[in-house]
Amino acid sequence: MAAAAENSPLRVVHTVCSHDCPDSCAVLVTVNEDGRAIKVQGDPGQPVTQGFLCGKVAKYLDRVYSPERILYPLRRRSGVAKGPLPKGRELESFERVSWDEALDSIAGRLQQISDEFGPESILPYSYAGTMGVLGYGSMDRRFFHRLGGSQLDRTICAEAGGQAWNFVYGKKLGTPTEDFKLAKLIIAWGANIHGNNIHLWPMVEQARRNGARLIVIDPYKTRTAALADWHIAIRPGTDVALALGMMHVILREGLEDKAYIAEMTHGFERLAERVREYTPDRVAASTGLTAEEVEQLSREYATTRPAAIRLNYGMQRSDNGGAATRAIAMLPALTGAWKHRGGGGSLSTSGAFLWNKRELERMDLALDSPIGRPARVVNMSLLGRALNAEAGEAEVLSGGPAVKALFVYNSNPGAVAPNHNAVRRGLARPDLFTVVHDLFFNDTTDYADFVLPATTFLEHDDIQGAYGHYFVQRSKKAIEPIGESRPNVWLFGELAQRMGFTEPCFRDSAEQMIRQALAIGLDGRSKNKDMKHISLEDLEEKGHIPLEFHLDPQGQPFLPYTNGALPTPSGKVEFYSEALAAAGQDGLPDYVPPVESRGAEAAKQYPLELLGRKADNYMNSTFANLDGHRKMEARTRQRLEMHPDDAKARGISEGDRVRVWNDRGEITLCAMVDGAVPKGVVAARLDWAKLSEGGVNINALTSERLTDIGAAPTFYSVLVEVGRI
Ligand SMILES: Nc1nc2c(c(=O)[nH]1)N[C@H]1C(S)=C(S)[C@@H](COP(=O)(O)OP(=O)(O)OC[C@H]3O[C@@H](n4cnc5c(=O)[nH]c(N)nc54)[C@H](O)[C@@H]3O)O[C@H]1N2
Ligand SMILES: Nc1nc2c(c(=O)[nH]1)N[C@H]1C(S)=C(S)[C@@H](COP(=O)(O)OP(=O)(O)OC[C@H]3O[C@@H](n4cnc5c(=O)[nH]c(N)nc54)[C@H](O)[C@@H]3O)O[C@H]1N2
Ligand code: SF4
Ligand SMILES: [Mo]
Repeated sequence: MAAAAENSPLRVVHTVCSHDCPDSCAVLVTVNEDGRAIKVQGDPGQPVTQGFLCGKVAKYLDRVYSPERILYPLRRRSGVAKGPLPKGRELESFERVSWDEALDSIAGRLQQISDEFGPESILPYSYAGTMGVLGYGSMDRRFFHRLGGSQLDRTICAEAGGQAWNFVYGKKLGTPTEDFKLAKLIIAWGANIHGNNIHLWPMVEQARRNGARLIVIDPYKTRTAALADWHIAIRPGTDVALALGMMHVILREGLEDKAYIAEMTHGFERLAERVREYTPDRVAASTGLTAEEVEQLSREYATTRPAAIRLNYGMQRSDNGGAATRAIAMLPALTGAWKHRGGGGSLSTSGAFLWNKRELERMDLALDSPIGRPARVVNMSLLGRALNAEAGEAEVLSGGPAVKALFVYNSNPGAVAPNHNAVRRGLARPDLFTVVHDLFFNDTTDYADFVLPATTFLEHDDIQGAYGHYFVQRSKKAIEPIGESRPNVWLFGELAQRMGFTEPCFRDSAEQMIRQALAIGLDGRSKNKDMKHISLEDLEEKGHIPLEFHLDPQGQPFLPYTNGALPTPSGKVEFYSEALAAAGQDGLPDYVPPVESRGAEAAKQYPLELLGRKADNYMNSTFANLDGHRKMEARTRQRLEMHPDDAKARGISEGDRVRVWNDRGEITLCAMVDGAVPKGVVAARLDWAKLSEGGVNINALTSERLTDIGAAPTFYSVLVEVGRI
């Protein structure tokens, strides 16, 4: 790790970018003698970060020192209704209170609500605003378990794909990011490498210098797709058909790896039977490819070694996202691609980080809550329904109490949750008690009774794993918190004291919790699997340490799923899943078109498929309020990307203002006729509702329909119509 020169007044501190990104970069922060951060840079010694940061975080000091930061706790002024507030004037609706007053009032109100309606009427709402192990889920979980508050099913991002992957492999592992450079073929499948996972790109480039080809399967022409050797603009939601079609060709041509199949897999015969019907002609009709393209892709994939598939979460945000992930995940098992270093693939590496969650989250505290058992579970992707449901509602509230209090942290549901209009209606309920812990006023704080200031990763201590590499990293506090902002761990520890929770664990410091997460033993080393070589002192000094199996990337290669028993029911890679079949689902992947897709009944009224995409220069809704980031995003901000044929058919030209609508809502955007989307598809980017025309964002059009596996949202299966204004 780099250090400032011995006698320099500058300090260099190792932190970790805590945003919800696979790369989890090691970030070196330079701090001057006044304790002010003056520079952030990627750690050149971290093999995945490689010394550079993405454009969003290279400008991070704009966020840390933004004059728009919330500096102290705030309470809604009496008589001020909940709802969108003009940016820059939010403070007028709130009054400053001390932390003591805020904590006492919030604890008092939560107690009252718990007594009157039962503690399950309190719903915590959080996601990955920080991916720090402590900030993401530790003291907060302890607090809500002990309180008896509803448990949140954190489905909004990755549950369809994550669970689907686990049905096949039992555990989320993947080809090490650094090994992608050894591949001869890389397929980016529903993965926007340039926009969302930039630290994989140097590996792709290196592979290509050595003769590799890059194929991108994405309905949208991302920068990654534009730079690819072959861009397959697949029809949204049809990836299952394509993957099954590839298997059809592979088996027909005898290109499967018989030895790997015999040794490592389960259910091959049944899969072979299933894919027989997925002829290239049939697949072509569903996906929009030609039969020749299906043949070519299949042959190229099965005959190139090593071949790696970078799946990301793009193709699992459809009704059939679970089946899509399963089918794609099976391809490297069929061809034995896992056996070749640089081959195989990756959805997520998060399964490798076995933190001591039992100690961190203290689920056992639920037994000491007023209900004496683990509380009901509410699916975060159904927030609109949850907030508007009456007590006793069965599907979302499990027959329990209505939601009377909402405690939001690490998330901005006013912008990111599907079916925005239902969410807004719920958030606006005068009888809902809402607390929001965040750094900026946003689409959710506009509905809060209390707003509490949170810290950035520069301002608190944490440790972190990743979903795109295999390094355990230490994020050290580099600067003092801005204003009176406080980290999540502090907030929930203090609230616990106010609630009268006497368990000692509520007084744990961040340092103690880091020890607990790592399960540091008497010998000073971690007791967690694959972390046994890690001591706190070592981690402090180095900043990042690879997991045991990945210790020497130049030596023994790590080849996931190539030997031993896997943590699936059969101990093998499961082409056929008895567990899914027992749950009444199809044991094999099969192509079932999304409810909202062309060809569906609804398509008569709403013929266009909408991709409500992430912005390349924001992180979901994060950064959208900062001028510099908005400028970087200017080309596509508030635009609806259309195919020329679809625009022409509606009399729409470049730059026209257009209305985009369906049964759930409508938004106004500016047409962009640029060829980034295929015919029949339109695309727009996620932004803040309050910074958008009409005060609503793209999620006004998305629905609360859930995926086939994982009960996750279907952000990318949405039908709309578009008209010129
Ligand atoms: N700059 C930036 N980086 C980010 C984020 C961000 O908002 N901005 N978000 C972070 C988060 S939370 C996550 S989960 C990751 C996600 O990273 P990705 O998985 O890459 O996420 P998406 O952008 O949702 O989807 C990837 C691509 O899938 C395409 N796609 C949509 N529907 C389909 C389909 O049916 N089939 C196929 N084959 N492709 C489809 C989209 O057009 C998109 O280009 O990125 C993280 N990184
Ligand atoms: N239309 C559409 N909707 C989407 C998506 C899409 O692609 N299209 N993507 C979906 C996906 S994949 C995801 S993961 C979700 C993401 O949705 P969210 O998890 O809500 O992600 P962000 O928008 O980044 O908001 C995170 C919030 O946490 C705050 N925060 C950061 N650090 C801390 C901290 O230490 N403490 C506290 N208390 N707060 C902190 C940030 O300031 C920010 O307001 O959005 C989903 N919504
Ligand atoms: S957002 Fe991703 S790429 Fe950017 S600095 Fe953070 S981890 Fe790295
Ligand atoms: Mo996500």
